[in-house]
Amino acid sequence: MSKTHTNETMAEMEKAWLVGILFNETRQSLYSPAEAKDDVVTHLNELEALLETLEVKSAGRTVAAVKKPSAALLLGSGKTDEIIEQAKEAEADLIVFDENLSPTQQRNWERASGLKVIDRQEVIINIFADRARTKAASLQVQLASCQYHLPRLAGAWQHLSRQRGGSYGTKGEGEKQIELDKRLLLKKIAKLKEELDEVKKQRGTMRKLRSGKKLFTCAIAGYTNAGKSTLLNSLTGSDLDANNRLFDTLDPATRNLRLTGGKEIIITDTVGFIRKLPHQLVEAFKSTLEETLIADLIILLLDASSSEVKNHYDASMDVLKEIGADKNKKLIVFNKVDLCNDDISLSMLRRDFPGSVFISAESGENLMQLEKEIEKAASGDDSGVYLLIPPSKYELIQLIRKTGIIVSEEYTEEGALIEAAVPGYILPQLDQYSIEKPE
Ligand SMILES: Nc1nc2c(ncn2[C@@H]2O[C@H](COP(=O)(O)OP(=O)(O)OP(=O)(O)O)[C@@H](O)[C@H]2O)c(=O)[nH]1
Ligand SMILES: [Mg+2]
Repeated sequence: MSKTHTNETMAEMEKAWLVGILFNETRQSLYSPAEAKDDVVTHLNELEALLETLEVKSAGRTVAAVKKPSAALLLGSGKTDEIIEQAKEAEADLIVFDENLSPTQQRNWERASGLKVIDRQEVIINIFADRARTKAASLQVQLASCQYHLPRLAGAWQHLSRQRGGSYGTKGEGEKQIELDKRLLLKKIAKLKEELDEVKKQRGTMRKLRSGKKLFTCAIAGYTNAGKSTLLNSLTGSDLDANNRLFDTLDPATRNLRLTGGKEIIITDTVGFIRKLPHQLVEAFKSTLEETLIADLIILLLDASSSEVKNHYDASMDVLKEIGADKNKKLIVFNKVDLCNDDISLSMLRRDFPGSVFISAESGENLMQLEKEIEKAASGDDSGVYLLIPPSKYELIQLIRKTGIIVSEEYTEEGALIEAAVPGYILPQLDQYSIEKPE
């Protein structure tokens, strides 16, 4: 896919014919047929938005019902011909499936249509490639892309195999070429993995340094475009890029945040999720996604103004499960309430997600409540202490303020009388100043 960025070339933007599949099992699921079709249409709208990100415009779409997926084409041959005809009539340059295509299906479609045929996974990998800015992101995307293309190599040289197919026991030119390409790609994959290991090591050291400080860590996770970067900016006064584009953030960004009660935490913004995030990307981005896995608290941020909010929740939970972060402590936060003028859907969300927080990262609405909830989570395992700290040790009060919460403080001639909740790891430093609970 070409990625043109100038106005003159906008006229030459590639055009895609979109194909959504209505599987028979979807029809028999909990939904009525109409609801199942609505889902396919919504997903196609999302695919259209993803393609726009790559400056590919939609030439039209087909929603095809499939009773039994065919191994060769996914669809039946009649439907296949019909779609190819529609795509050609609309002068589409490529056909894009919202479902995953097997390498064989993709190859057969390309052969039948003479057009480029790709699936949703390849679209997402292309967007990630377009967005990668840092070495780590670029290596991870390249790795995902190579792994996606490895099983698809066979198609590229089949014409040679057919022309020059060797006799029994010998190999045709095409097959030789495929093996050569395969070896090259495998070599590249091995090299990318090596380079990534290096980057990971450096990241690991940074993470260790951070965890050495033992501050509470919080990761903002959620569907792409939910407002994760905007939230980190509003909470910490940073100026990370936050644009109305899908997958704007690929690299994790970490900031320190002092909560209103004084406690200091570490907060991370990271790559967004999407329905059917390609497995190769999840694998390749494991080290980036690990920022979420190691978090003491995951803020699962959702766009309350989207009609798809519940599906976004499900898709986000699926990705969290895939990276093993489904058991982490979570706080569900609904963003963009400033855009919601429908009180009914907000009350339904309140009912379905008790304990969740409703904010606007953009206008700042309810951010104080969010901070309080984070503070609560961060203090969940803290122990209550009563202390008499002599003036010569007043630097300990700073430590308590930074890591825990001071409930009351009173300064006397002997020192400071402090009642506080503090995390276990600073208790040894405070032990000798501990006193009985005052009457
Ligand atoms: N009206 C409104 N817009 C918001 C709010 N929060 C974020 N936005 C907008 O939503 C868009 C996406 O915000 P980002 O912060 O980039 O979203 P993200 O979750 O980081 O997105 P990715 O990095 O692409 O996954 C931007 O145009 C923001 O200005 C909000 O509370 N209200
Ligand atoms: Mg972002």
